[in-house]
Amino acid sequence: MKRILVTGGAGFVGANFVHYIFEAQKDLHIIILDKMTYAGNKKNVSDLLGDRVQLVIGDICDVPLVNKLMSRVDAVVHFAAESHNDNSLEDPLPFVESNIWGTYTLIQSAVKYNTRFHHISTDEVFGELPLRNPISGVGDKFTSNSPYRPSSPYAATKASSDLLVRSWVRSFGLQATISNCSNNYGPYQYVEKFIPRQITNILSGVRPKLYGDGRNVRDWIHTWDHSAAIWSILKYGKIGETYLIGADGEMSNRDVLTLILKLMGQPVDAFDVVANRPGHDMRYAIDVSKIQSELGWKPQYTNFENGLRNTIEWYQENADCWHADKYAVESRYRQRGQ
Ligand code: NAD
Ligand code: TDX
Repeated sequence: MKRILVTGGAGFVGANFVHYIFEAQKDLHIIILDKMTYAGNKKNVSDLLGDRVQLVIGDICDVPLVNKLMSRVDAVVHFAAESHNDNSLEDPLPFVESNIWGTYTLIQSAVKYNTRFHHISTDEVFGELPLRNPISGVGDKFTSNSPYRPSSPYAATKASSDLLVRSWVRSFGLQATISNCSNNYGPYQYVEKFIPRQITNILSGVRPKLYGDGRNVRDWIHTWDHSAAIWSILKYGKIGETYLIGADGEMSNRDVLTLILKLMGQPVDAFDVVANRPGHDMRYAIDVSKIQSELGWKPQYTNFENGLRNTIEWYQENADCWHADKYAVESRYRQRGQ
């Protein structure tokens, strides 16, 4: 593999992946295709742009542009998407366009040029799990055979895109793999999302905001572990397979917030309870046995407290990456009672 196309490479997970492969694969040339929506930020990759990394500003729905770039690469890793549940509840249309139509455009082109394709997806396609049994501690987890039960328009459009990819593999010979990952955290995440929102609230003198009673559980993984897992699927994954990625990082939102408050020297009750998200999924949890046994991948950054401390430091040291957007993001949340 000499040249790779990374869609959405100026967003959070995509930018971390580009940094990862830039360091790990010194012979690889990387083309980033990113529309630079509100969530894309050139600063996320500006330190890498040059001989080996090129940024093309454009839309994954643009057929001629996609075909031109596809003809130049050996593989595609497809991150580009509208990614925020709360936004999808307010206006689902951009989600339908980018997540469904955009994926359709890319896979049509990948078939045309017989290009290896890796589709990035989320555990949210499987819907919600009940909380773990409080006495036995036992609770089911998602596997690659779990039924699709998306709750939000965001999750439904990601589920649709997964199904398009699966059927293109079978019907048109698309050389594709799919991965569904749990909640990522780390540097470069947009300030609308839970962890960066609370960190930057505290840094801005604003009280953190918890939806509802905060019992909802997310399965946190450091985005650097996600990057390594993607690379291993791209290299060793079996065409047509779906791999679930996670790091056994289940925590309630309330516990995550308490840890952020402690690490930032705040009283643990210094937050506001705000309006809950409609249709808010209760719990996500990933069974990682398939990718571990078939590809030998294992997460490395599993100390959540250390990862969170480093993430807080990143937001402290890189205010230029988030400061300009913070006020507008919080104004929108205020309008929604969140
Ligand atoms: P993000 O919103 O931070 O970044 C998305 C990027 O895609 C942005 O740079 C944006 O400009 C770009 N983009 C959006 N529409 C585009 C279009 N039509 N054409 C070209 N570029 C476009 O999102 P993220 O959190 O980095 O998520 C990236 C991918 O990873 C998504 O597919 C998401 O479903 C998946 N994922 C994310 C997480 C997570 O916890 N963040 C977990 C599992 C899977
Ligand atoms: O201010 C907040 N307060 C709060 O309690 C925000 C923004 C969120 N929350 C809650 C909602 C969720 O239970 O925190 C949890 C995490 O919220 P988000 O960061 O919005 O993530 P989530 O909805 O779980 O989805 C994320 O993980 C899966 C990503 O945004 C998706 O792109 C990915 O697919």
